[in-house]
Amino acid sequence: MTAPWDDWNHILKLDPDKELPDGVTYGDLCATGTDAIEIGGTTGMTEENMSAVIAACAEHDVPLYQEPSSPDVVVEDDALEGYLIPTVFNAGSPFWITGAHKEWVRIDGDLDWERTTTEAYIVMNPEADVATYTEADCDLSPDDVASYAKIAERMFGQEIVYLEYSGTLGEESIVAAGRDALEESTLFYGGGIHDYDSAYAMSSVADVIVVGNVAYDEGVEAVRETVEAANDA
Ligand code: 1GP
Repeated sequence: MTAPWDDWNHILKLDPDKELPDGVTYGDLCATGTDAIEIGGTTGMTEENMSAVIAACAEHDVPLYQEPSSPDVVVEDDALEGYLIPTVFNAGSPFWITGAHKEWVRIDGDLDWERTTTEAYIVMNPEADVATYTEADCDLSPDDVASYAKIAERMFGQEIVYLEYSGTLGEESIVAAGRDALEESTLFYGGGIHDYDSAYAMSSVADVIVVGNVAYDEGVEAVRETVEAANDA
């Protein structure tokens, strides 16, 4: 069975806690050619700010996914293609591996399983909020990363492994080690991509690149360049 992300090269991640730069609209960002938009962030998430971004993107022709950081910000909206749910494999606390997920199911009962997919995160930048929150052990060698990727796929049946360097550009050899450990699962890479060259470099070692900050720091044209690089690589 093929999954949508099998055909993706590029994801734009929108953070509902951030303001778009002057002159940039959600419509412009949806029209950059990105394969999908993920809506989510680590801090400052609310159901309201999530819903606002979903509504702003809903009228544009790009698949929308919510990536909730906790159960209380999940938005039920038909405009969403689905939910991509992080589970942090190298978290220091089991809350971020299965605990938050258990609470979600306990409170909400049956989820929309058809539209719910987990992402096996490996958090790599110790300076990032996500690393602090999850108390992630980021001191990982290429072998550690490859082994996490392998157990994510082989033991835990994860379709998506997400190497998360949020805020900084990762090491290509480590990203390649993660991707090469996978047989069928898809490797997402995110962190520090800010232009054509960085996007091309990371697209060469990952299946799908995720860009976030570039939209807020550089604007639409820079996002478009990263899409072009992802498709060229
Ligand atoms: C964040 O992986 C994404 O979750 C993208 O990272 O914001 O550094 O591009 P950047």
